[in-house]
Amino acid sequence: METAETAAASDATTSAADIQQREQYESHRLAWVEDKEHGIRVPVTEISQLDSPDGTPNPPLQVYRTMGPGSVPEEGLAPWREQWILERGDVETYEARGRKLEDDGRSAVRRGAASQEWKGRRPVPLRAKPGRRVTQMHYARQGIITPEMRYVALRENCDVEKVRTEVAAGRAIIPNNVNHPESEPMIIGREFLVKVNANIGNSAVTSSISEEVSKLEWAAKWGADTLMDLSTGNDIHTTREWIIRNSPIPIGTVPIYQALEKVDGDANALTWEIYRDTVIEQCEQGVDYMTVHAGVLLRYVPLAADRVTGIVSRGGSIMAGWCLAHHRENFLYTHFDELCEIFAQYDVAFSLGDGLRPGSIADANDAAQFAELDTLAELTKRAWEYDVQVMVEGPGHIPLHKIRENVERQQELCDGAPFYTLGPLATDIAPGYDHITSAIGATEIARYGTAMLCYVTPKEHLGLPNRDDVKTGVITYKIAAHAADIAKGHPGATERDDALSKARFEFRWHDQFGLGLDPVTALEYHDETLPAEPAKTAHFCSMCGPKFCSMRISQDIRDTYGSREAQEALVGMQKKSEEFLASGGKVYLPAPKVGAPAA
Ligand code: IRN
Ligand code: FE2
Repeated sequence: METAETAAASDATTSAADIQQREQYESHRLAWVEDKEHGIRVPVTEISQLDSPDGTPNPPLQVYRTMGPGSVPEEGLAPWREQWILERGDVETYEARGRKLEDDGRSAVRRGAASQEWKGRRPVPLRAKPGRRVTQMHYARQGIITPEMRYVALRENCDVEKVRTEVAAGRAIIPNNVNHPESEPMIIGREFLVKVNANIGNSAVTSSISEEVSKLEWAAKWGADTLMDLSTGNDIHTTREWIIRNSPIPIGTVPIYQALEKVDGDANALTWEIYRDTVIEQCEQGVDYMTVHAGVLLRYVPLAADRVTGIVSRGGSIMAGWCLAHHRENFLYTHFDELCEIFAQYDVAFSLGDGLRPGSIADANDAAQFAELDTLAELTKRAWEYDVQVMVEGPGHIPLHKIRENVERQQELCDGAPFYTLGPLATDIAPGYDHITSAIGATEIARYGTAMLCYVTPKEHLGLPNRDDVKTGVITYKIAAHAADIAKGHPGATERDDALSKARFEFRWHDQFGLGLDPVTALEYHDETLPAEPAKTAHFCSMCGPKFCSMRISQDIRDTYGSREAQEALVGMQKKSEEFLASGGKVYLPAPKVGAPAA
């Protein structure tokens, strides 16, 4: 993949009503699962179902929900997690250090204040008291079970001790900046459900709060687990403020993009100081994880020279250009310890960037890519010394037979730190369909242990995705992630499949739509040929028509012969009788010759 394309706000063919509608379908509603003992509740989507034709009720299904309960864009979400953060007693506001907020050019003045429209909270930044670390990894390593861990356990329907041990070992992360108290904790790790990230970016001119926030809500509505804001331009800070204040899901960024804006796009003019100040500004705003291309070392740059597609990562090429121009080592690498110290104060997680990922299958698994991975492994362990949470980014473009090696190598070198990959595309021949070429690779890589998949939209390599492309990208990746969960044998992974299959077999069309990942499209496709309401209970669809429907015929068989067991017994007896008659109907058969081939 080249730099993942970002979403444009306009030119959506989706209607305004579709966007405002929070639930995906009429059978969906917001419900809660509760841990009463600890006073924690997690939103889920409850999908109601019709009764079976014989009158048997079908219980509602509760499914994982990423969109939260919703917000008024100009007011933001309630900072409901703040209490947990404050109760631990490890953070202080800037005033506590004797600094006036107005003096801090990097933070408070610009926090949300840039917009007349903003009516919501103007938060005061928090960070760790001197000498403290506030990361989930730090607490996990102390043996402390945080409410965030309990929340995650409830969400994943697993034991909280498993959450704690995985986070302590660095095999999972809970991206949760102390300045993003609006977020609903979630976990990224190979032992948990495979997650999906969506990338968005602003249009050239920031339009309005509600338009920017609707991009986030749209992605979350269809199931994005995290969102990366890859905005560029002048209003980058304000746009991000609106998004974070309204986001129930973790927000990631690539700070080098904003640092580059600050030096008017001249990569050579970048300095560690400009970068560091940008990072702190974003830490104070509440960014939960940041892509840092610290593995693009000066000596690795020549390794990419003979590639078919060179360096395709935006951040990677900025850093490679800087290294060559100054003939110095990447400042993200040389200042990595300082970055760790900053991240530990806010609980920002690293997403160690794969600046040298292959951009074509011809370049897959080459020396440049794997040299960088060695360095990312070294940096993973360095971050862990500061109790900073880490995930490691991966490719890109990789043919199927070379995918497994990628994840196994990363897991081995990085001691199980979560892998987060962009696709990978399994072939390069289908521009316009790269959500599919990449979902094929993504399924394969997730199946072997990748914890989060960065989506690719149909517009990848071609242009900015619109809202429909964002939706297509998210749904395509939910399919990949879910297929991997099933293949991994994740507990309960097939529950929704089984409910949908049953609904399909019983011709409960509304339930078939409602249980699907995209009920709207399913309904639309069905209604193209059979729009009338009675068709929603009809025992056929337009694929085969009313005379021949395999599902109906199977049902008729069942009605005639009873259960599957009874049918099988019947078929078995029939077969035996045929064999018997075919062999001449003799009761005694000659013994088979020794060595005769099996049938
Ligand atoms: C994910 C895995 N490898 C790359 N990504 C994502 O690609 C990364 O998190 C970011 O959202 C996007 C662009 O990264 P580059 O092109 O700056 O490396
Ligand atoms: Fe690409």
